[in-house]
Parts: sequence; structure tokens; C-alpha cells
Amino acid sequence: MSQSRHHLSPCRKCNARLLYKMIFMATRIPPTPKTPPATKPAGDDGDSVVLERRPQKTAPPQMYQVVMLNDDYTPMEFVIVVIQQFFNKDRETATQIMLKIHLDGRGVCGVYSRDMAATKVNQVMEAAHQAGHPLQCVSEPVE
Ligand code: TYC
Repeated sequence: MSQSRHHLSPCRKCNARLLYKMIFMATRIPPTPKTPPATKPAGDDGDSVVLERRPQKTAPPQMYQVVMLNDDYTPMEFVIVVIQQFFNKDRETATQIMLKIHLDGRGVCGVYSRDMAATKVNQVMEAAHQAGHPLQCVSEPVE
């Protein structure tokens, strides 16, 4: 009788180890997840997507237009050649720009960075001075 009871019940030693293991598993602190679980903002039903527009960090550089001015003495042909040479325009476009300046008093020959615009102005003024013409040219920021 005592023999069979001994066989059915687990031994005291095994029972104690099992109990310790159960207590350990029940009380141990779970490992912290690497990424915190996503939390929804209050009022978010999960169906909507909010795209935030980040403010642009760098403004585009200010551009400058090179404006040529009319006068009564510089020959039309000289103006056309200057526009072709320094503003890389074909003859027809250069002629149209020259005529616009002649009629309106001024006209835009090109738009550039500040340094390039200043260079163009110097090139035109130098060429006009060398040829003995009073042609004037300025650069101004584009609105
Ligand atoms: N008005 C000049 C003439 O009749 C021609 C001219 C055109 C001069 C454009 C300057 O920027 C200019 N000869």
C-alpha cells in the first residue's frame, strides 16, 4: 500500500523545484521591448493619416536680372551683337530684345545668380566703352 502511494505522488525534491520554477516565472520582470509600443493620439480612430509639412530650411537664392537701357546713340547692330555674345541668344531673339529696349526704354537680357549678373554687366559695359558707345546695363533682384 505505502509502496504504491510512494510511486503515484511526485517526490518531494522534484515538487519543490517545480514550485520554485513556477514562482520564478510568475514573478520575473519581462524583458523591456526594444521599441516602445506605438500609441495613438487621443481621438485618433486609426483610419486617418496626418502628413506634416516641414518648413523649408533653405530659401532659394535670390536671382538677378540683367537689364539693358536705351539711349539715342548706340547703334542697333552693336546692341544685337552684344546680346548675342554675352547672353547666348540667337540673332532673332537678340533683335527682339534690342527692339523692346529701343521702344520701352529697357529690357531684360537674362537672369542669373548675383555674381554672374554682375559679371555680365561688366562685360557689356566694357565692350560698350571699348567701342565708344554710351550703352548702359544694370542688374537688379528679381521680385
Ligand atoms: N536707341 C538706339 C538707336 O536708335 C538703339 C538702342 C537699342 C540703344 C537698345 C541701346 O540698349 C539699347 N540707335
